Amino acid sequence: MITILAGGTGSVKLVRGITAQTSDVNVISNVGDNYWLYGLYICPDIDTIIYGLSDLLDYEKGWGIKKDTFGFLRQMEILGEENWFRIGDRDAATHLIRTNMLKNGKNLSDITQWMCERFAIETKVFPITDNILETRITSNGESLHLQEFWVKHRGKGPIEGIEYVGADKARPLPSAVNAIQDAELVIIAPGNPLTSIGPMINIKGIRKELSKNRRKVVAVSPIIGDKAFNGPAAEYMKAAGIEVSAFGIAQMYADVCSKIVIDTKDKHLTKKIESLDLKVFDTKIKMQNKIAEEALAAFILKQVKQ
Ligand code: FO1
Repeated sequence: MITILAGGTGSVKLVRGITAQTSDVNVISNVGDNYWLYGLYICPDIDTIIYGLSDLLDYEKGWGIKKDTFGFLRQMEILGEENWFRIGDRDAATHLIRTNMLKNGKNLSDITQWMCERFAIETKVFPITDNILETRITSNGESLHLQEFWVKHRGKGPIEGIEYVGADKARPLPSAVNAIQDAELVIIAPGNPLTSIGPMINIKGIRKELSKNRRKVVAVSPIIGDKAFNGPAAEYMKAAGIEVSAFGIAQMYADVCSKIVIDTKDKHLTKKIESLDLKVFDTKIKMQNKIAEEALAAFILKQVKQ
């Protein structure tokens, strides 16, 4: 059994690669970027995984449903609502049904499981917690939800702080804890370490569980050289005062994993990373297509899982 901690658009590619090669897979999803809009509860990271595994994902954008239309959003605009968050018509059905189920007393984890069944996904997908956890960015002295900072304001303005509101009180989902304990290998996907993986490992119970199981946890770097191969990870790392490199990633994760996969271009950092008590593996980590996704997944399953 393989368990993957995933969040954001970088993670789904590796999830797809792993599930193409082995069937007993758990995906634990970030919930820090979940967002309420128009009375709908939107869970971008859960939906990206579900759409990715059911071949519905708009891979070019990295979120939403491919070939979706935007009539609902246009109508909201006509009715005077803001339209900066591009919810597609088919995607809206997911948020609507989830919100109704929440209002009828279901937990996010039950709803996610139900959705996996409706989408005929074999992989088990869990939110990291059923409790409230929200990633907020402080910019120009103002605290903004991650979606407001990144999508509404296009990430303009200095990042002065990152907060995981609720992380101190959030209880890890028991199924997520079991998925870590029972896995042969736990993979920290190459998501943004501050906004996609950070919220999860800042839940005390999760950090403790990963540390306890550190010997079977591997992190995949989202950084090659001094750039992220996907999304804004580098900007957030810089703002947090973390070196933008595979070494910076290794420093962030050293207490929760014992192995790290870095790009071959960063091989020269191996000795330095090993000094953090991490075993280093290098290969091509950028996943531009399905072949590259599966190659990285096969490398992890064959070389790293031992
Ligand atoms: N990202 C954008 O950059 N612009 C959007 O308009 C947008 C809409 C959107 C709608 C549904 C959804 O599930 C995700 C959406 N995203 C959008 C992606 C999202 O902001 C982030 O990429 C994730 O939260 C990062 O994990």
